[in-house]
Amino acid sequence: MKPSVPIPPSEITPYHLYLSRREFLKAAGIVSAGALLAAACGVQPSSESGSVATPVAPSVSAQTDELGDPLNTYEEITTYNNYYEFTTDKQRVARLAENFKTSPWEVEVGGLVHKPQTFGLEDLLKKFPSEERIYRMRCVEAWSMVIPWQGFPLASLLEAVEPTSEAKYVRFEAVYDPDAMPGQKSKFYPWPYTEGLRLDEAMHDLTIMATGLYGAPLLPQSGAPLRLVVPWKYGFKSIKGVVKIELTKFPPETLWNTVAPQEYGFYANVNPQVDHPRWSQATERRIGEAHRRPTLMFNGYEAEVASLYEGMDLRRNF
Ligand SMILES: Nc1nc2c(c(=O)[nH]1)N[C@H]1C(S)=C(S)[C@@H](COP(=O)(O)O)O[C@H]1N2
Ligand SMILES: [Mo]
Repeated sequence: MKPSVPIPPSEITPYHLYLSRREFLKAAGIVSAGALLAAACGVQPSSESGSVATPVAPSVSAQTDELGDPLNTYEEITTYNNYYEFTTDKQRVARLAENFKTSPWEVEVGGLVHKPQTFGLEDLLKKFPSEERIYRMRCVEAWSMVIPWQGFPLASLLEAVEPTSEAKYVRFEAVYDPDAMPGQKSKFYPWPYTEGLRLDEAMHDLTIMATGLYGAPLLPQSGAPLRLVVPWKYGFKSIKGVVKIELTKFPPETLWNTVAPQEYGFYANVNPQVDHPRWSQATERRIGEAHRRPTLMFNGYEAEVASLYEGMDLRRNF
């Protein structure tokens, strides 16, 4: 299947329209143009990486998503975050995560597969070329953004380890490091953060492992160096800081479903007709906009994903 977001070359927009290069380098914590290119493109920095090279501005391919909604700014995307391992205060995540060490990083992929394998992050970047995907992100709390990710289809990674015929679900586990992540001192949550998908959801072309956004490597607050993005589901499914992926026969336990099963289902498909027990899901607040907007079925990806749920009662399987 083709990505649902076409990338017409005519719409390529220099990154500096969004953020000056200087600010960008600062924000991304990157010191040289060569290192910047290397990080964003997964290539080796050249010997001149200490000097300022010419065409280095990372770019996004369009200024809107396929529905015409403008991208959120880099600033918005990287300063308003949910990452409970650090704090439940969205505006303090970036600061608390600033020095979180995301390299070296390994991801163990196993369970019901023929070829279990542990990948270093560099192996992943080399093996699975990154693509841009401009996706809406809809949090279950009813705010949303439009984010230009870089990443690769989770399907490519799963195919590489060859799931057995017994495998029906995928379990994801995030990093556990309470010394570096102050929120993990809270005994209220069953750390590490875990999530899960049905195997066909995980194999869907819209489902990606993201490694960057706006042409820059992910910052810690966005789930660096590797996080899941499933755009038709509520944001909590898109687990950050992934260290383990396991194929299973049965639906895995997930953090939010364990903490409050009546509020957070396993499926968590964006659905304006099924309210959260404590608030409506019919509308949402797009960050940067003054007025609420209607929430779209499957977050606007209905044509691509509705067939996955044919015959299911979406109120019961919420
Ligand atoms: N490991 C981990 N992943 C997580 C979370 C978290 O607390 N820990 N929060 C989730 C929630 S509720 C949302 S809405 C999105 C937010 O992603 P963003 O901050 O990049 O917009 O991340 C999800 N992934
Ligand atoms: Mo969320």
